[in-house]
Amino acid sequence: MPRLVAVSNRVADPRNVAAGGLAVALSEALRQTGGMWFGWSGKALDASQGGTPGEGELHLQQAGNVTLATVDLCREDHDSYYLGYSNGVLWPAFHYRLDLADFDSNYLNGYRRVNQLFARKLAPLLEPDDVIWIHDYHLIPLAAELRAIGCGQRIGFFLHIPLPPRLILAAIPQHDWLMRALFAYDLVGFQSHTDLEHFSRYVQNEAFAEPMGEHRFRAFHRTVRAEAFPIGIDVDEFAELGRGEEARETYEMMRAQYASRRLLLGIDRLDYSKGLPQRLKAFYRLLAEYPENRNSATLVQIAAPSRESVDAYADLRSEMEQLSGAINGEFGELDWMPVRYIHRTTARKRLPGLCRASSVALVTPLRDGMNLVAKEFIAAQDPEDPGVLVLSRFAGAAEQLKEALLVNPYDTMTTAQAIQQALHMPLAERQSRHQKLLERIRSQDVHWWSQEFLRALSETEGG
Ligand code: GDG
Repeated sequence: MPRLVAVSNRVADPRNVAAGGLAVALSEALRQTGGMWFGWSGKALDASQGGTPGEGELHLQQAGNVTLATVDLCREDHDSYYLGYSNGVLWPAFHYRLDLADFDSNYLNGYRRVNQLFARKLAPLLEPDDVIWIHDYHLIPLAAELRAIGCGQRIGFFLHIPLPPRLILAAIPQHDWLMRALFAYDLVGFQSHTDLEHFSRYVQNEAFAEPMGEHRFRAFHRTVRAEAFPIGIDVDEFAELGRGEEARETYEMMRAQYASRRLLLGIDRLDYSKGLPQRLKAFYRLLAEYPENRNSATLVQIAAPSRESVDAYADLRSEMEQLSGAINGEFGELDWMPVRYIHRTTARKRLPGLCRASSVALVTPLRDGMNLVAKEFIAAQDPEDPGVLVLSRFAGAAEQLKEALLVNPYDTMTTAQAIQQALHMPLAERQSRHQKLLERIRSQDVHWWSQEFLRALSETEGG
């Protein structure tokens, strides 16, 4: 079997299983063939520390049969590549938020510089038979940069976030350059069929790509295969975590504290794509329209801090503080607060306990590539007495998780009605929905995802 080289912005130590999800799946795939994981070292050096644009030291470290290869960046490159172009342009635009995108041309320069730097550092480490798997929006042009310096290996790309419809993509000033860069890959993977359809429409209408049978398109003198590979979770790992001491302790504590009340749960990075203000407004309407939930339904919302130096995130933080304060002020009692809003990261080991203690999960992003929390909630439930998943139809996960209660998160009234339905769903219906959802996340788990992608990549004819 050829060696696998995984490339992503951040690199994890494959021996550290606590890393969870994607890291576990990639580590397993890497360990099977022996391999290399290449990416940013996590260091952004100021000029005084020797940081220079377009340059960065390479570090090699052995972790079992996997080599970790990481590159330092200078502060200026990091800020324009990571905070600027990746998270100030591509993240908002790909989540349909053109209003939040900041099309500053300096960002693009930094994004190109870092992708070129990564290509220059990675190319000498490659062997002719390597299979290269590049991840996510930070690294879209990396294959084109590698090809430009002579790399002919098989290269695949997986986009973890959504691909927007053609006219939204076309609003990004460099859309043609970005989409042309995808044709340097042999295989491009998306989270959902919706994303794949957006790709197909874009390349046929804007780049006049020729469809070459199922899943293949020809443009810019290259043929690319494009397919949907919905990412999953490691169901057994999450269930195992749920049997651990921290998870059981968390479960007992929440059940004891809320013995006579109902728990609703949200776990997200504090990100504007996750629909958190709309979720709080839907919860407000639940309490306003269905008064029997007062002094009972309690929303625990964990909002892990994320990308705090990007302006849009600071605005969201104040909006959430204001909304949760207003709901607590209006409906709170001496012995009950309707919203428990926690703007901190919670230990991963506690999450399965929290999920199992909750009657309802609110996973209501405005747009999301997949959303792994939806799958983690299902994996953590007691099949005899499972909680109910309220899921946004705009999460990639909605294509697979049809037995969840699907909602339009912009419509706070019908979302409130779905929460009410979830809180009153009969046991038999909860069990039958949960059983189907569990089967789905088991059959299409994270191992299936990486195997399917790598199988498709190995079958793909290059060029
Ligand atoms: C991107 C795409 C796609 C959350 N809060 C805490 C915490 N988490 C964990 C969750 C889950 C992960 O982080 C979040 O994954 P999501 O899929 O929900 O969302 P993104 O971070 O936006 O991920 C997304 C994913 O990539 C994979 O392709 O599904 O669409 O946007 O595992 O449990 N973990 C801990 N404390 C927290 O407070 N420990």
